[in-house]
Amino acid sequence: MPAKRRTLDGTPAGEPHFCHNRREYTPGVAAVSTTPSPGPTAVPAAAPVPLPAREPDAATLARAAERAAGEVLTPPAPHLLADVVPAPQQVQPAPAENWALPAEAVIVVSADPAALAVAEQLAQLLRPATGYPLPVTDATAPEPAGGIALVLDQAADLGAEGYRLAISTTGVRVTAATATGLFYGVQTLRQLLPAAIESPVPVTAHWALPGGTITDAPRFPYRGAMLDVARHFFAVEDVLRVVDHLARYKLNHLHLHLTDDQGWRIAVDSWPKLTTIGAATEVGGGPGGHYTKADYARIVSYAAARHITVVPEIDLPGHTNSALVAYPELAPDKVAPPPYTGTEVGFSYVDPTDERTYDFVADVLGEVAALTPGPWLHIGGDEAFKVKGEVYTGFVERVQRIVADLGKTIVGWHQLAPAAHLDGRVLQWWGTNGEDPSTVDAVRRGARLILSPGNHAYLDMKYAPDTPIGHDWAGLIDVRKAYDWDPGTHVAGVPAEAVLGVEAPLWTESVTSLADIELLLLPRLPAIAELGWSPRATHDWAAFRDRLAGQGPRWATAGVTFHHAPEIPWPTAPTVPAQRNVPQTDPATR
Ligand code: TNX
Repeated sequence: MPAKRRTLDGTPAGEPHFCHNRREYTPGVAAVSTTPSPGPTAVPAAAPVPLPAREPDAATLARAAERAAGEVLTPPAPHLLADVVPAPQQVQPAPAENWALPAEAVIVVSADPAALAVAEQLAQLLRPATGYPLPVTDATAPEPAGGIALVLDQAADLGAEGYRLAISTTGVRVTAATATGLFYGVQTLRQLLPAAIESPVPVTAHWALPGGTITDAPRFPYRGAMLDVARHFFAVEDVLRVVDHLARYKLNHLHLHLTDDQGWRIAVDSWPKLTTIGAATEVGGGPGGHYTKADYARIVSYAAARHITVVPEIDLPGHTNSALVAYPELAPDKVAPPPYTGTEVGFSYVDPTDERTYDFVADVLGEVAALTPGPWLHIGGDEAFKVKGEVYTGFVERVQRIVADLGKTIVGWHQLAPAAHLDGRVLQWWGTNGEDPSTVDAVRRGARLILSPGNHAYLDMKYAPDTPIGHDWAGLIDVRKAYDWDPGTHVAGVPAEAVLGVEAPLWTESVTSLADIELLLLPRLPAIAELGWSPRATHDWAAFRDRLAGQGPRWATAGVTFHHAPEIPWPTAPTVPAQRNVPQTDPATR
């Protein structure tokens, strides 16, 4: 018998309190089969974690009341309305309104092309597992009528990304002022269905949804993740899969670190050797690779369809060995260095005293800007250890002007801070001690900040000493460490109003496959996503941990790799619902 731990409301663990997430696995809700799932299903039993006994907070009491009422009034709903990551702004459960998606449901949507696209995405999410036809139709005033209505209402007071999701015995209504809001409402709806909805093949399940209303909008406008495709190159399909993970948790920016010492990953027509020569390596000596402009456009449009803006980074003036191999004229000594496949930083730089360097920068940024519908252009600026003082700030100021002339907003790592201010300038904070007078000064001059503190948000840090890949220079980052900080107050002297948002960077020196990426991303990405989206008032580690636990079976069902972090109470006996005999493609790879 394991040591008894206490739950938040003081009941001993193992009683119904902790079971709500697991109910979907009980026979009769989703039929049990012994067929293995397409992905890792062996979620280990959580080691009992002793929790300090404490008084229940208001949210816990509300959850308990909803649970009790739900059990009295209706057949069990598999999920509670509040079991969503990131935590919604407002949740009003109405258990008497629990509802289940019927086979004949229709998706009705406002007659608007972007809203229609969201309705189609919803249908594509629901069709594989349910096997239901779920036809999509449009209407001037969509009503659920026993199905799902997606209603674009420009007068709705929900902001550019907010939505309202109402579930009742008449069906589901998602309302938003924009297609983006509808898309986020759809992501929430997806999480409220049983985890079996993630199955790529039809399964027998009761597609129950909890009644009530969620009203939701993000705390910060910028919520992102970064993928370093330079240290190791990743195929377009891998990047698209990362986009899917971002979309699930309402992140809206994908920052691609496109260039570094070990490889140049984006085609530039005016400097072709950047890819014919500069892309041929990666850490460890593998073959590298690069994106053609068509590849890149595919990533940008796939992301845009998921309401995600791609932020391209060309790292300057340091981290440029691959460019110097291709074009020695850019090197300070005009001699081509050997290709670099190690993991040191700070040794390379383009010559800041040569005008040819600025031609190069203008050409490259011009072509990248032309591939970029979004407003941002990231110019790196980190770890240029050999370009110091006024030479560094002078270089950055010239590059900033090039970016501004291209009509883009400059983003750079916070080392850019000492350079002159330019309207809209955004600094990406990766410090580990939350203090930097230079950054505070830049903010005073008008810079905004994206928060990526190395010791909380760096997804390449190991979870624990035995994590098979990753670094530990910024410390170990378990899920709690990723979650327990506040972007609004993190950097001393930087007010919350100057914070544009958060971003979780994934550097890939030790990351060589999609499975590696997912292992480091999940389950920490949802923690960072919650910091970017949810009101601070919802911040509560114990509640987050419980909600996050419910995501495990979804990833397992979808065939997604994740780290089975021991501090998360993953459901102990995930089972795979019986498959029906209709072959389908995997929605995650479509
Ligand atoms: C620091 S933080 C870097 C990267 C490395 C990373 C490894 C920053 C802007 N630069 O060049 O890949 O550490 O964790």
